[in-house]
Amino acid sequence: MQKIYHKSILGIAVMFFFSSYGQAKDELKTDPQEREIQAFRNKVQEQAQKQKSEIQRLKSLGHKEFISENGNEKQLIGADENGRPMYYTTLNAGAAKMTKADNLYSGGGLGLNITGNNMIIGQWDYSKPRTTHELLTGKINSYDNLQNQTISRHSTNIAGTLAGNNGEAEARGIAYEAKINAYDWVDDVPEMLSQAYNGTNGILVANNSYGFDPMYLQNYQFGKYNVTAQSWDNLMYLKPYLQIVKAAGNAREIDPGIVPQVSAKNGYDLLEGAGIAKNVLVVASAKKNVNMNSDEAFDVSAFSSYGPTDDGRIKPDICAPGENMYSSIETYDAAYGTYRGTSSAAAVVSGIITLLQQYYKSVSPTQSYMLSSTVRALLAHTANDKGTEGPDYIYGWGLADAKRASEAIYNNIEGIINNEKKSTLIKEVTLNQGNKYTLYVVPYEESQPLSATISWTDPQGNLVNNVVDLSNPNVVNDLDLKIVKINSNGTESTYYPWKLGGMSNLTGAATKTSTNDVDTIERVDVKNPEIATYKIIVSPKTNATPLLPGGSQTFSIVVSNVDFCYKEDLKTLVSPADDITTSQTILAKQIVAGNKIIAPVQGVEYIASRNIALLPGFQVEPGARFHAFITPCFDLISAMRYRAQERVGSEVLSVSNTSSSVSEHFTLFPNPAKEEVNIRFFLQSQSSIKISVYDASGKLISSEQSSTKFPKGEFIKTIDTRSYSQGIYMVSIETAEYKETKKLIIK
Ligand SMILES: [Ca+2]
Ligand SMILES: [Ca+2]
Ligand SMILES: [Ca+2]
Repeated sequence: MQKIYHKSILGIAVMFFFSSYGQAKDELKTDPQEREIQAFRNKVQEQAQKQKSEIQRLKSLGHKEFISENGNEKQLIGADENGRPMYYTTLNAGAAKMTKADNLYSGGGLGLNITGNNMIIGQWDYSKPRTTHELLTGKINSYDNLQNQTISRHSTNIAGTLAGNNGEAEARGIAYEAKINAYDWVDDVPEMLSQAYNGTNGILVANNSYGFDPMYLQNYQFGKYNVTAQSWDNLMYLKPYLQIVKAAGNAREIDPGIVPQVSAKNGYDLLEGAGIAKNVLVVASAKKNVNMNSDEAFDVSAFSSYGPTDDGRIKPDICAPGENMYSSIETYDAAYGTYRGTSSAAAVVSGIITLLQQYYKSVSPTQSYMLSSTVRALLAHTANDKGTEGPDYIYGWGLADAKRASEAIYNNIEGIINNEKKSTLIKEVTLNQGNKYTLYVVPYEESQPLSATISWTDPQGNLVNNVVDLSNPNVVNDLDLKIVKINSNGTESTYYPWKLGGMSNLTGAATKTSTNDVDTIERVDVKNPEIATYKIIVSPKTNATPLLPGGSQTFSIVVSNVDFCYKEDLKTLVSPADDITTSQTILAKQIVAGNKIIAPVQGVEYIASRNIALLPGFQVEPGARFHAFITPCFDLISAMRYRAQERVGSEVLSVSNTSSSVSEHFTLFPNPAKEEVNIRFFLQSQSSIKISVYDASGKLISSEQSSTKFPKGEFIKTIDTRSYSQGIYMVSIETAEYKETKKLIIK
């Protein structure tokens, strides 16, 4: 039996996709998501009202509303659950090169020109940036009159680090062509809720370089999942494209005589408020080292607060330069200063996310932005690890690396860039109740780790009691990632995600010996993988408990060092069981087809990561639509299929691994034939087909004309010859380009 291996497509479909938004206003009100947002807005407004009266009460007791101290601005923002004052403070204790963000700029080595053009960053801060500063001219899109109108150094400085541009590189911000929507920190939650990206417009990043002043916190409040963490998690859950970025805090430089927690655990357990949220990206500060001689040539800043959260999650998440940050200050329009603090580090990360979002949208298969969970997975996946392998409670996953993150986007197998070495997968997947996600992957090279990272925007957690270091996990939808190697003898080896020891083991090295039951970012690294099949599995912790009222959780996954992937090893289709009369997509590593695709069908697609073999017996009836795609990895999204056919479409004839010459328009096999003969033919452009068979006397035996045009590609038509008597026949094929006849012998 002759096999024909195709490493290419057998047709092109032009597909049209429509998504229409024609919802009337009253329909929107009944949208469950919209109802939830409204309920959350009401709850937040209620809390804000309560805090406003608490502020009045505390002021009447002599507490100052505004304090300016050691270069930081503080504001009485409300009371804690016991009525004690809570102050927000800016996080100055005081970049592009160290995080390699300049690689995305024009002339930056990646061949890109990504600078934040047409992007808008949300900045929440103490008060108003100096909008007339030469670094910020035309930068501040909006700052409404409900906000604090005092022009402040911190806001001016952070705006400069985010997006400042005076035409010179020295003081330029990270996303230097982006604009800023600025707000004061009062009512930050409702403001972020209304500004967040809604699928059409709004901000993708909210920079929050502030936090609760540790001087006013009780012991139990450090690391505790409180109402602020809960509220910010819910906000991000309701607005899944918005990434809130928060400074970890500078508590390690506070006098332990004033805040005993600073030395109680050697600098650990100093995170507060939204720094405990699961979905918020919490940023530590590193000493700036412009001429890094290795990816590890950085150190944590002396002031940067260490984690973890009380339930032992990996926080801070990431680290960025936060010292010697040269940027604008408020005193006059050409005034500059050098700053230090996790405030600056957070602004660097917000700038990087803005660049990555701009780049991702330009090359993603659906031309859309990343979910915030994809942003977190990507940053954790590509961060530069420091010291002992794996994450820790000082740097999180390591130093943010914009170059590696953008390279992952560039190499995304599902992205639209055509390059030879595509070995990264970036996917957003919705896991339905009771299901797990499995992907079979074969690594690209043995010298690099096979790494997979998942992240998801988890629903808000439950508030916990005011007990010091309560370790109850705050995660709601606990997904588990593992990689399973299928050994040659059929046994399996399992690789687990990194995790840390929590409050009882703050400094211990990260382990990877069992599932991670607390984090909402999980990464599995298989060092020195073999070129063999690995299963990547994402599953909910338990199928017994409903994941969600809606029954599903969306997660993002980044996998690097992928040669190809598939969902099933081999799909064999044989006639008559697999004869297809309805629309269908077959996905597998290999597809072996000897079936018949029967007209009329909506369209049948074979998508394989390695090869599609069409055996004698495979037949596409005229009028039936059939497309086959070879792609290193596949998904069910339509745009991907479109890319797949486009990517390999140009190779359609040259890579066919067959003996037949391209110069031949068609071949017959087997020949001589007995019960059936296959006519394998090529089309250089779309055409209708007419196939005719004549006997030796020239009498027409059969004739078939396709009812629709076949696309460009390679096709096989099988003719049942059982009714033919022995002898010589002539088979003629007629297309828009050619008419050719060949001799057929029936034995
Ligand atoms: Ca405000
Ligand atoms: Ca604690
Ligand atoms: Ca887990």
